[in-house]
Parts: sequence; structure tokens; C-alpha cells
Amino acid sequence: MITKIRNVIENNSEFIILPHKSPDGDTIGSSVALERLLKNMNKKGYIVLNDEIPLNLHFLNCKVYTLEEFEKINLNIETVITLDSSDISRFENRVKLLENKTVVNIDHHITNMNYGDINYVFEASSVGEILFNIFTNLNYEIDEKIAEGLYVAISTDTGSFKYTNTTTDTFFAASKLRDKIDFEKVNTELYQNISYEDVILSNTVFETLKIYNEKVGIIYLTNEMIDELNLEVINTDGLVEKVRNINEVEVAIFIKEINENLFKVSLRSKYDFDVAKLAFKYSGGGHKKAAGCAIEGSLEEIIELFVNEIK
Ligand SMILES: [Mn+2]
Repeated sequence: MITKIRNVIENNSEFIILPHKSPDGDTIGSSVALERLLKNMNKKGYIVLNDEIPLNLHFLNCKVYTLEEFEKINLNIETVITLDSSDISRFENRVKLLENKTVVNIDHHITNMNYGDINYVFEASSVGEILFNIFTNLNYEIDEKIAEGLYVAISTDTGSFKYTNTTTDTFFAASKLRDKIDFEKVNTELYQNISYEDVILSNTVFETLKIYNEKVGIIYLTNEMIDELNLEVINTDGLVEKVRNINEVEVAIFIKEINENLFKVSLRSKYDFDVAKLAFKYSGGGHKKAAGCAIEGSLEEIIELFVNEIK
């Protein structure tokens, strides 16, 4: 399998790199690391992404092309490498870049749909950890920039090494990367970089917090609340995890209005409750402890539905 990856890398000079929509530290860190590795081999990787990169990842200087920009320079690239994306809906309109190309799908979600020509899918903390293993096994040199991307990927996808996806292999990779990066700078950029606007948003959302049956913590955000706040950016990352952090909460839920009568529901759990099963019942998906779905109804109906389902 790794030979196939090596052949693809070594037999091509230009690549499209696809991170997933609503990008996180794993997909961006991995993209930056791969792009740099290719550059060091005198090759070129084009990261194509339409979405904004979260503020705390700006220090990685991830150079992206929107689909529109990329189509203007339209090159005859034959190979696409997708990172951290379990199914093709994660690419939105960029999915057309997969047509008539060799697709290398590198991912750590066991629910991956294996849509690639090469599917390098393993259970690991993060794609960052998988790339670390690929680069190490193929004796590719990991410089500071690559190490930074991979470390960010691993650190963010493990909740700073707190989640149970953190294995001894994860710590091994992190320990090798740790000494190649400016550890203080990376962690300060990643974790002490919250915008004032995000704090205002968080305060407003947490005014809605209610705990049901002493176990289910629910917060929500409606479009009316968003209009009243009048913020430039609405960043809800990490809010549902904060609900899960409450000592009595076993299942945390964040309900966000998409439009009238349609809501996005994010679910998190502690210990044994399987939120993926619940999300799956409503056409969503995810992991046992982190899942989501979209659902029609009023806010009140959805709260009642989930409180009853979890009961
Ligand atoms: Mn990931």
C-alpha cells in the first residue's frame, strides 16, 4: 500500500491537494505539511479550498486557491490527494476536481467511503499521524514547516492529547515532531488566539444553556440571535465541547439554525453513549463521541426530540 503512495508521489510532479470544507487543524495542518514535502522534492501541490481558514491556523501560512482561482490557472494535473475527508460531499463544488484523475484518499475516519483509486485509510488519531508514518517509512525528510503542520494536525484532532484516539503511536509521532518546531509559538498561536468576537458569541450562546435530566446539556444559536449580535464572523467551533466539559453532562448538544425550520445538531458524549447511532438515525454521521445531523422542525420540537431520544 505504501509503495503505491510512493509511486504516485515520485511519478508525478504536480498535485491537487483537497482539504475538507469547514476546515480544521488536521485537514489544514496535513495539507500544509504535504505541500511543503512536495516543494522540497521540487514538486508542486495546489491546495484548493473555498472556505476561510480559522484564525488560530493562520500562522501556518496555508496558501490556498479557491476553485475559481484554480480553474483560471487550470493545469493538466493528473493526481488529487484528499486529506481527512470521509466522503465526497466534504468537497462541495470542488468534487469536479476528482473527475478523470488518480485520486489518493488519505483518511482516518473508519466510515470512509473509499472513493479513491488508492484508499489509504487507517484508524489513527489524525491524518497528521498517518502522514508522519508515511513520510517516516519512505525516509522523506521532515523539516520544521512539515513538522509544524503535522504537529498541529495531531494536537487539534486529539483535543491536545486528551481524547481516547491518542495512542502510544500518537505520542511517538508527537515526540518526534516536538523538537523540530517552535513549541511555545505553535501552542500559543493554536490555543491562546481566541478573538474578542468569539468570546461575545460564546457568552450569548451560553445564556441558552439548559441541563435536562441532569445529563443532557443543550445550547442553541438562532439566526435572530446572530442578527442581534452583528458580528463579522460567526465561529461556533468548540462550543459544544465546552458543554461536554460540565461535570454532570454526559451528552452535549449544540443546535444551530440553518434556515427557518432547519437546524444543524452537533452531538458530543462522554463515556459510553454512542452519539453516532443517534445522528445516523437522522441521516447524519460521525464518531461514537462526536457526531452531527441536520433536522427539520422548530427549535422546541428538536430539543424535546433529542431529550426524549437520549432518555
Ligand atoms: Mn481528522
